[in-house]
Amino acid sequence: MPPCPSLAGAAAGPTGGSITLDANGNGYDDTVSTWFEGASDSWWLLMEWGNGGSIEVMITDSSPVAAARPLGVVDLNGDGRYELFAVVDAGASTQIVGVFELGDCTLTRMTFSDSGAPAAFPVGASIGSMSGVACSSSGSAFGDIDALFATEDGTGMYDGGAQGYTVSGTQLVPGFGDGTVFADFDEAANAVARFDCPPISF
Ligand SMILES: [Ca+2]
Ligand SMILES: [Ca+2]
Repeated sequence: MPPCPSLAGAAAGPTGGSITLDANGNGYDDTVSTWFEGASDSWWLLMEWGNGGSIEVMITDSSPVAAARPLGVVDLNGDGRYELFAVVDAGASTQIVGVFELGDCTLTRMTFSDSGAPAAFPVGASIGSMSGVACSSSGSAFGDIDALFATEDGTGMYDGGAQGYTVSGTQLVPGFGDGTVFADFDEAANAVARFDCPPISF
């Protein structure tokens, strides 16, 4: 495969983190990093291919209060192309994980097919509510990726469940899911408040 074109500008702000991995499986290690652009108050995700070329995308749902950082890649749907995960924002008890689609020389933020919104999953737990993610690499029950969630129902129990999504091009398409009642916080947190996408560590 020839080198990719150089489409990224010069990263000119603080960095949020970087990882090195062979993101397109061509034998050359690639670098994924994040940097903050003050002019737009936004973080950017930058891919620098090991055999030349680069591309970057603005993380439109990032914020100045939380550093965006890349997490790693996993092939959610087994098509030989990686999906890339990055923390794109964070709250008091929750981190928001965004999903990007990697092509030979492309990096595209995935979107939810129903809303058109950037694909993002909250991960974390508070007493009132919790959420997480399970990927096909850990045996997700409903889709290529499952969103997990639970909310305290006022009696100490938690109403929750899972919603599966299938990868279709650069979209996540909602499919099957289910509902579950958890007896208490610990049971809900163990089942829901996790980022379960090996080999990526959170
Ligand atoms: Ca590579
Ligand atoms: Ca894939």
